[in-house]
Amino acid sequence: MTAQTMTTYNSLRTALDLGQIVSQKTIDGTVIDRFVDGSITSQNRVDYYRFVLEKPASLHVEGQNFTRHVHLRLIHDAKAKNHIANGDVIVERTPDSEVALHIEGLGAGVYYLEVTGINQTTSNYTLKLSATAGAARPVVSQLGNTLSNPIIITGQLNGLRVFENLLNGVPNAMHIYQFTLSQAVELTATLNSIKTPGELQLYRAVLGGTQLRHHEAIASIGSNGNAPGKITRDILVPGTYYLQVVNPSMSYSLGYGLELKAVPVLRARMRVHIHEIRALAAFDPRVPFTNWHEADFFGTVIIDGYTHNFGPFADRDIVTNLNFSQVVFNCNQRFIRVKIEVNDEDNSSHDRADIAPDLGVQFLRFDYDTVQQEIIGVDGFRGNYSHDSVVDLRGTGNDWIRDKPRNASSYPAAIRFEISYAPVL
Ligand SMILES: [Ca+2]
Ligand SMILES: [Ca+2]
Ligand SMILES: [Ca+2]
Repeated sequence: MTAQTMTTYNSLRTALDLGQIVSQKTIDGTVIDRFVDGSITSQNRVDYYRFVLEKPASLHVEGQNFTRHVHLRLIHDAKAKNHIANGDVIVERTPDSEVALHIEGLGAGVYYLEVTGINQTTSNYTLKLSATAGAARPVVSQLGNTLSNPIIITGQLNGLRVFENLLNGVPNAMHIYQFTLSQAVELTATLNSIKTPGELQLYRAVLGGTQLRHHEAIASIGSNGNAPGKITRDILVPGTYYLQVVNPSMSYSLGYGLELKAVPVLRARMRVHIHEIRALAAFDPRVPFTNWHEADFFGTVIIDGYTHNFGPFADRDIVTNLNFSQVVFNCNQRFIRVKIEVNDEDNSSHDRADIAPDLGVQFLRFDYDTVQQEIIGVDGFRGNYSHDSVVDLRGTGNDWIRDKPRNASSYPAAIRFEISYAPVL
């Protein structure tokens, strides 16, 4: 028994340290129990317990005097700042039975258990923490091989989760794991296949009403005995996802380990890099022996609603290397909208640089799809471009359809740009 004294253990920094719950020396399957007595009072409404898993394990927490008196949260302090940020909470619940928490396949690391009183009464409680060493080995019979009946990975992904299993040598035999994110994460999913090749595929659930209607393929990778297969995403937004492990072999069974590494993303930044804006016609009347006929580009780049202005760049038909950077309002949103507009500064009404292939539109507006990692044309151009593309577009000019300012023209111009979207560390 670890007796709780007058110390209140009321922050991550001052958590009661329970030490190792499972050690390197523990034989797989051996369970170490840790008992904790605590009390919730009106002065001390929360207690924190810190514990270490030196290797992967499934965690089991039971309690006495628990039921509907306390709220539990299992926390991994992903940024190690002694501060509970969005996405740090792996699982939380108000126990309605003595079994308080059970979570499978936690990776090695430091974890915290938070106990909060949820009524005004004083309440003593007893906790028992135990951990079964080893990667989670889900019991799979008919389960786990369809999208409607997947192996469910409970809790928010934060830190490491490890699973291992065996697929028989039937063509296209598969296990489907489901996880749900409530906060954007940076994710690496690694398939280690032992001896024989395997395949790992990532899908996103598409809901219609409350029903799973479709799934959306995101990424696919192969592994073999020498090289693991890795799917990485810098920013995977909240939603329900599936990881499918496939055994393509007709004759061999596939033993595999599946490791999910997730780091919560709290802020993300979109960068727009314009390589070049180039005039394709004379934007101003020609004056001999000067370059006054060249364009005087100025414009705006609007990223997620935030406006960035540039120019004017006087008497220059070519402008290169403009960079715009914006922390987005909400890193949990799937689509980030960007608009680019370029004008030619004139004394009277400014001419428009038509950088948009679409007729009647001179600006570009697109969404960046953070899940598929694609640029999707919304206004001014069509089509999808992969996240690492340099997008190269040109307008035709003379394509006003409405709202043409007096004495202004639209002249053709070309633009080359690329974007990047990444967590702010
Ligand atoms: Ca002009
Ligand atoms: Ca001008
Ligand atoms: Ca156009």
